[in-house]
Amino acid sequence: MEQQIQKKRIFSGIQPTGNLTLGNYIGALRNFNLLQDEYDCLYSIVDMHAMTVRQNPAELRKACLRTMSIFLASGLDPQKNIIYFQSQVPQHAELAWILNCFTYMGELQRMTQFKDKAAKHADNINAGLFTYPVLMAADILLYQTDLVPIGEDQRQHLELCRDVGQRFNAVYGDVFTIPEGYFPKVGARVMSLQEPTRKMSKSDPEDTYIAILDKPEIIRKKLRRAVTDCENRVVYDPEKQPGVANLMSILSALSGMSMDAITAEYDGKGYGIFKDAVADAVIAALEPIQKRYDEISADKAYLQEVLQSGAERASNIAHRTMLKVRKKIGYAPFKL
Ligand code: ATP
Ligand code: LTN
Repeated sequence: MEQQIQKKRIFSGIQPTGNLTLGNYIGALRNFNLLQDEYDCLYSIVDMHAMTVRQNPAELRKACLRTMSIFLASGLDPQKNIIYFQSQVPQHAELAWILNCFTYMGELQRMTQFKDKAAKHADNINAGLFTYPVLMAADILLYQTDLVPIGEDQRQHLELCRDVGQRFNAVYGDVFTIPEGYFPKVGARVMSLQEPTRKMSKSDPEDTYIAILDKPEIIRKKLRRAVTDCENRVVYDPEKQPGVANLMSILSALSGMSMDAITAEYDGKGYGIFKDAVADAVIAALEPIQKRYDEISADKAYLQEVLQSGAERASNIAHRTMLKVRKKIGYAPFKL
């Protein structure tokens, strides 16, 4: 009899805030697509994480559906992957509370994303922003995840997740699988077009990022205006030429060209021609997604179906983990 080999499990999440960017695409979404055949994958639209910043309810609802439509338009197959809204599986919050009690204040104080976001939202430094990485750890551990595809900015959070999982396991036995990160080889940190020493971020001003849904003329315009330097060299040197290095990384990630090949092709031709080549590669990658997006986002019944099935399938797995956790920590058993 043919033996069914258990596929390894993948979990990743994207916040439904603002417009998904080229950074989200290269750092995360594109890898989700590459992994879907080989792994058992869950991709969550993490609306609970989005609550750390004030949200307009109607806007949040729309942003969740928009993000979901982009997931599907990028090629994710809802049969093969579990695609769902985090808030529709309440076990995320239940496990996050328990893990809060296994996380030290000092660990959370070291998180660079907390420091950045606290500086950005100085008028709303809430406890959720502080314990955000614990909710992320719960997301991952809830599904006994083996691998987490993320951009470089999430490495520190993943390390914390591993530490907390191991700490819990050390007390209660092997309850959680301890996950590994999966980072893109190029493009793990796509930088802002206007300040190339900072990460491209969807909550920054429009001209600093390329949105996955930006039309070709806008993409070309934003790239033409991207900050470079006066060196007039297309050579990969992130220290001296961060703007050019960022554009080279984008081109390399999307075309597969090595940095040397890019230098051989574009050095000495002027930044205008180089920037147009980057724009061509970005447009070629995003245009098919945009076409499918228009069809998918119009089909509300289909989106509802995918959501419903995603939440049910995710809940089944989450429920199994929580039964184990509840028993191990000593909560009294009960039947719903
Ligand atoms: P925000 O700026 O609103 O905090 P974000 O753009 O960082 O959001 P998230 O939803 O927090 O987006 O991230 C989703 C995924 O995209 C994560 O895996 C993250 O590592 C990845 N990612 C985000 N920005 C970049 C970037 N500039 N380069 C590479 N990967 C990125
Ligand atoms: N914290 C991540 C989003 C996120 C996530 C996750 C990523 C929430 N839960 C679980 C991977 C796995 C961010 O801010 N980019």
